[in-house]
Amino acid sequence: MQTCYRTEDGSLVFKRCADRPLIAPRDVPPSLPGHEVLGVFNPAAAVHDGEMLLIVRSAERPARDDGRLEIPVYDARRRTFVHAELDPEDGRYDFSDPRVVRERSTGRIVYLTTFSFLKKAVLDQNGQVRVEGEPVICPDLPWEAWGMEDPRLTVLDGRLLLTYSAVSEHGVAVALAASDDGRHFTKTGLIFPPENKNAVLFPRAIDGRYVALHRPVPYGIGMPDVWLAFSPDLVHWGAHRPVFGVRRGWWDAARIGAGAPPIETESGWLLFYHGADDLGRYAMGAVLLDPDRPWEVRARTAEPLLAPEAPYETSGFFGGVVFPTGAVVDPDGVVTVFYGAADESVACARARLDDVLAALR
Ligand code: MAN
Repeated sequence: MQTCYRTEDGSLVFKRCADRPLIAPRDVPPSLPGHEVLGVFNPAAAVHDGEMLLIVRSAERPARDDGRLEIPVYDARRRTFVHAELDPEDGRYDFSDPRVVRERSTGRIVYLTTFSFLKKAVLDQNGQVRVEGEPVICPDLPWEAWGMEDPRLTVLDGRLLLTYSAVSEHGVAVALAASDDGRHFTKTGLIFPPENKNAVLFPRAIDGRYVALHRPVPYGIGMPDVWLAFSPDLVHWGAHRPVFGVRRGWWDAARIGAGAPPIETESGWLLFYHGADDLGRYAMGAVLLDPDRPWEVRARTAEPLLAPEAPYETSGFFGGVVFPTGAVVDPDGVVTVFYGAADESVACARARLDDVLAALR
């Protein structure tokens, strides 16, 4: 069992907001008639126009009572969903990972088991959440044929910028969309081609250039490291630099990726990130990046700040996952991290910013 950071009085740095998730699949109306929602998770978060706004991933598929698996795929040319129907007994496929269907002969992922839409939710002062049924991001482009996943929100110059994974047979790419009101988003297009995920935008330009962290996946040589890129216009990205990587033998040995967009603190840019170990258990850590040279890591947590321990984190659609995707800091210096729990629900945890920074000393 991993041990998470504690403060000097012995309590955990991050405390869960409640003993149950903030949003569960039953709280979310499906996007299409006859669909069921299997997971609502990996929420982007931002305070905008006085509202605590979340953009959540709603993973859905047609409800079936005959045991068969029906998978929606969006056909952008015909502007409609086509459905693949699979028999879970079909020996050509491997269904052992609940998230994907693999072709047994090649090991390749040939389908996702759900189609994800992005939906708006608002969290009120009393901790009540209202999720809208109508998605804010729907598929309409060929590279969104398998769904839209894992959004991140940054408020930049008063506009909401949303990065998300666009998934299709071409791979997983990073897409960008912008909004002034949190409901109507205009898609800008892809900013990083496959395979790339977990892109977050910094909340302000540095030396006149926009900055993003992103996580390409090399094939052959190299590991999936977190990289940094610059842009003059949020469309063209370059001057890439590797920032930090996986650590063999550690809790973040297998996979890492930026979680919430970086938070500006007096010590530097605070970035919450996810790390998976060799058993596929996802936890949250943090790095502190240099304020002016954000590709330089000043400090990194040795242990996770939050690991799957609550029942809704250890089990669920894909158990053993704490996947941070949003963070907001209130005027009292308390940071709330919003995360996906077990690829099934949205949860949150809070810490004093000072305690997080102390863990990075
Ligand atoms: C990947 C992504 C995420 C997911 C985690 C854990 O990183 O597909 O959407 O939450 O795995 O399953």
